[in-house]
Amino acid sequence: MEQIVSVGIVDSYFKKLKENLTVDVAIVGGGPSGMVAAYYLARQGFKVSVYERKLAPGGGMWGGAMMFNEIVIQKEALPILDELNISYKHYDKDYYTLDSVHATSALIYHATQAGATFFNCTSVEDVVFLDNKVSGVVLNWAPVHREKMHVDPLVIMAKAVIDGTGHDCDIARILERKNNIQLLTASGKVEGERSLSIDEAERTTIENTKEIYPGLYVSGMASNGVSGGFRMGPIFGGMLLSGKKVANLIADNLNK
Ligand code: 48H
Ligand code: FE2
Repeated sequence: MEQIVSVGIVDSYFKKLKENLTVDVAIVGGGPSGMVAAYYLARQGFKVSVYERKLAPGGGMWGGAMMFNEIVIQKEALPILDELNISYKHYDKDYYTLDSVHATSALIYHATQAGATFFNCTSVEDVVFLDNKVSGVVLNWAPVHREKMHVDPLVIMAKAVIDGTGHDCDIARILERKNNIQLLTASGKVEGERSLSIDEAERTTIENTKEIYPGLYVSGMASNGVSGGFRMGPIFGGMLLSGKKVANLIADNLNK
């Protein structure tokens, strides 16, 4: 009897892990853009896994601005909120506020409900690079990464990988640093994020959401980091729209 709980957890976790050793789309980072992408891709029937370093997915959305747990959305992103049944309040012109805990938990709920599988406490430390294409991710436990333990990783194969790692654009930087390649940016390298300019940043977040190397797509703040876009502070419409855009791009490419 004492072992019934442990057996249930071990069996179901390893089944989940084994079923996800090969996926259609591996999403690195469970921030808002990654979770919206996970929702739209899983809903279309793609096999999607999300790798998140932290205990809780949600990225920079939980804490609002300076830990005031409210965020702002502009009207262009309202259709996504309506589809996900997320509540918002109008306050001025085309701008709305959301309770960030309500909004973040709703994204987690809808992404998982649509069929995306989350692996929290995991850290992507490299990509699989086959025939000049990003073909998967190299995965370790987040504490292994944090403690810099000398422990080798597991491999997850994927037809497409999304770098949704936020400001760090971790995966694009790793790909560029370790392989002598040119990304689809002005200099061929990671340009680095610029300072705050809200309208410009919200516009370019969507433009910069793209496939930056065969097999590797960027979403959310990572898009701006890679292509040299501005930051925008705690307005999240661009993040949600970027997640939807990257999902559509990948769905189109995988359905070809
Ligand atoms: C596994 C990883 C790894 C890794 C990182 O930062 P995020 O919330 O991502 P976005 O781009 O969807 O949203 C950005 C938004 O939160 C934000 O910061 C905005 C709008 N800022 C504007 C401004 O001016 O500051 O989430 C990224 C997630 C985090 O949860 C990380 O823990 C996780 O990715 N992560 N997970 N393996 N290598 N790197
Ligand atoms: Fe941020």
